[in-house]
Amino acid sequence: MSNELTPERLTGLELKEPTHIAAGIPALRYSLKHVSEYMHVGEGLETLAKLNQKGGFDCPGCAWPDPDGSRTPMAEYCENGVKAIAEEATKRRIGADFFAAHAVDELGQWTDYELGKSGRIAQPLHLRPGATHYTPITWAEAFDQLAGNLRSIDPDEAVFYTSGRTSNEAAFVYQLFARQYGTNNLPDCSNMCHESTSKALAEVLGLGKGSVTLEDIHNADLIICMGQNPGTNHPRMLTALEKMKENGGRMISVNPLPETGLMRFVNPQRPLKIATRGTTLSDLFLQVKVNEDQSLIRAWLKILYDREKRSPGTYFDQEFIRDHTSGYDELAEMLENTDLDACIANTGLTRDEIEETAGLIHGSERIIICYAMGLTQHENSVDTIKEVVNLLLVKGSIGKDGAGICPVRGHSNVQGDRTVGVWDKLKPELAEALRNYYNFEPPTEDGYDVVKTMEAMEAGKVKVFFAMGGNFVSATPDTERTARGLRKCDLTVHVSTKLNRSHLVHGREALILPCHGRTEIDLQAGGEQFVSCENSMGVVQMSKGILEAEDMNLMSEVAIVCELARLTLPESNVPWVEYRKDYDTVRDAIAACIPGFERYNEKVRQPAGFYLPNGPRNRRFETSTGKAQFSSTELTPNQLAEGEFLMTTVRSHDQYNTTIYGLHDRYRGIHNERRVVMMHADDIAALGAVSGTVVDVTSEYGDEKRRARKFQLVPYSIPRGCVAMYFPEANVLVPSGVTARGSNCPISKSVRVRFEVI
Ligand SMILES: Nc1nc2c(c(=O)[nH]1)N[C@H]1C(S)=C(S)[C@@H](COP(=O)(O)OP(=O)(O)OC[C@H]3O[C@@H](n4cnc5c(=O)[nH]c(N)nc54)[C@H](O)[C@@H]3O)O[C@H]1N2
Ligand SMILES: Nc1nc2c(c(=O)[nH]1)N[C@H]1C(S)=C(S)[C@@H](COP(=O)(O)OP(=O)(O)OC[C@H]3O[C@@H](n4cnc5c(=O)[nH]c(N)nc54)[C@H](O)[C@@H]3O)O[C@H]1N2
Ligand SMILES: [Mo]
Repeated sequence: MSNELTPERLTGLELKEPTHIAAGIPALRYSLKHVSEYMHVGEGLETLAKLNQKGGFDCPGCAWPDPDGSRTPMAEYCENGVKAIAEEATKRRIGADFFAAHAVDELGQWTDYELGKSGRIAQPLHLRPGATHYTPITWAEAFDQLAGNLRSIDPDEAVFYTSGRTSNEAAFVYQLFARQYGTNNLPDCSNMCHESTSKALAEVLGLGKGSVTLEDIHNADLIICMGQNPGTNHPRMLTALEKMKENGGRMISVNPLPETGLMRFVNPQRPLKIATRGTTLSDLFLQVKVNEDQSLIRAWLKILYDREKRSPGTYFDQEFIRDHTSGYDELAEMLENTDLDACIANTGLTRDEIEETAGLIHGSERIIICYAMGLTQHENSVDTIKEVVNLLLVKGSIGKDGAGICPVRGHSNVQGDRTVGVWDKLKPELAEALRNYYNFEPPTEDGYDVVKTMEAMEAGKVKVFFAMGGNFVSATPDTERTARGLRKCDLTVHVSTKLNRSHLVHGREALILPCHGRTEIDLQAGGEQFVSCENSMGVVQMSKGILEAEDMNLMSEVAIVCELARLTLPESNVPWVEYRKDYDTVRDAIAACIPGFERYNEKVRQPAGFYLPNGPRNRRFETSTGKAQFSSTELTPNQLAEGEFLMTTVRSHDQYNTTIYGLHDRYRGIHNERRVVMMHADDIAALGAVSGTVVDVTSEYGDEKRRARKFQLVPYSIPRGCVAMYFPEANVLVPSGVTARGSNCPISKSVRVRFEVI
């Protein structure tokens, strides 16, 4: 069984020197290679040109914003954006023949890379109870089957998962359908991603989102980039960082790994710069131990606090603290009693490194702290993010030009999905709006988030699992447990573009409903439609596909939801047919129900889209006190027993979450193998092993021992006692019983593991 979840084949590890410069000519060459591999060249170039431009589509890669307004042809694209598009716009198709030739069990032996490369799913498919192969089904039959199942169960026995590529329009009708059907069981990929951000920032700043704009990034004096690998996951961010540097800004990066993109950047779109050696991005790199970021920030705060005490008003922005915050006295008391040496020791950094960076923080008026998964996926993540806010607040570095907090989002519309209501909790304001606008009583009880869905599945409480995109079995922690849960469902349904493991680890019966991707023309009865997405900085913009996909039998996500809703809820007063015909009518409904979307249809047609209201950007903090909130939380340094390591999981340069584009992690110099453990050379020696030694990795939480078989050790620059492995291969080791306090986010970035040399 485990073989089916992560095939244990080794593919031939090759190690090279890590790259020291991000992007530039090699990046361009690699992206064109991906285009030519999957698409006809002419079409590939046309696609690139329309990417992220007026009238074009929003890049299905990351959520980093586009430069406002004036967009020149080929304005801003990146190697990994191109890969995301090429992967979606591939000309390879899989339909009846493919599934007749390959049994589900056989496909289970393929790696994620092989599954993804098979091509686009071209028609609806059905796996009948006990069947060995998926077989074609008509759309009408598929909807009948699904609506029938949903109508025969209690609404809370159904779960509606969302992955963050879903547009605002599809997400809104989706959550509306789930709620009118009768459940808040709306887990989404956010639960595994920035949930700790949403929780922490809502509490201390009154809004669970970032506060900065793209211009703020350009104008910052200092950017602290923590727990993020922009060179791979948000490459266009490097252009913004380059501007910040050119404007005289500085950057500190905090990461257990010396990520290439954090160090030096050659902008592939500025040929003159390619001739030089590009821009040095990080002025100082702090190679922190895994999950000791909170200790680092506490140390900075302690150093600044002690100096502030000696010369009040010099180190802290006392005026801002007085006018805009609460909880400072408690913070001061906590810092009074903070043991600086202990904090420094936790981080694994030297006192000099921390003092020097504290000096840089002191010398900067406008500070932005950017962060991503390196901060959000630990037990204490909510506290760490609040600590980040503490540092910005003492410096008055929020709600002014060039300053603020910047959680860098993942999926291209993950933020928008939450804004328009996809959440396992229903906000009272949205409940009220839905009640008034549609005249029904939405369910009030909290639904299942991702981890609660896993628990409920295992307990046999989930009959129908419906996924709007994503790859639930591979993205969740504790892979074996998720698989057990999925197999207990009566029916598992995936609205998908590409084949993935969640189609193969299925319920008693399964459906695959193939949908259009962002890049494609969406033709409905009311004509060609467009959708819209919200980027990481709260800007909503339209996205209109340009590629034909008529050779496939696909439906759009909006159309799938509307048709399903119409058939499942025949009494519904929602105009599902109208919504499907003309997405303007969906946007009118969003405008009526969600704050900030007034005149949506008009504003979304502006070339640069529109900003959603952002309180913290304007120093309006809608917290319980009406002020930004300092927090004083306890430090919880990592405790490792003899022989234990702290394992973090990362993305390679050649993947998009569970979609594996290729087997090369070029920037890190790790080639042709993903089943690896990056480990300090001295730790490898201490294990009596060498580079390439094959090991089993185990993790033990509660009474369950998890095992990942056959991984190879790779000597790497990482603090001793810490190791890094790739997501999703390492997910079998991530527990689901222990999660982040307050956000229930899986602890994918700090798992205690042991090694057995085999
Ligand atoms: N090409 C591409 N783009 C993507 C994605 C993709 O898979 N591929 N995924 C998208 C999604 S959904 C998301 S959420 C984002 C993810 O974007 P990132 O958060 O950048 O992705 P990760 O690879 O998880 O990397 C986290 C970084 O944190 C570091 N890190 C790990 N543990 C710690 C720690 O304890 N402390 C600190 N300070 N650092 C730590 C790692 O070394 C790594 O550099 O990217 C989005 N964009
Ligand atoms: N160990 C570990 N686990 C992690 C993480 C980690 O850092 N470490 N990161 C977590 C994070 S940040 C996230 S966001 C989750 C990601 O979790 P998910 O969002 O569930 O996973 P993806 O791999 O992004 O989903 C890929 C699938 O989505 C489908 N798809 C692609 N485009 C579309 C589309 O336009 N419409 C539809 N309907 N389907 C589409 C394709 O079929 C593809 O196979 O994983 C989490 N899991
Ligand atoms: Mo994410």
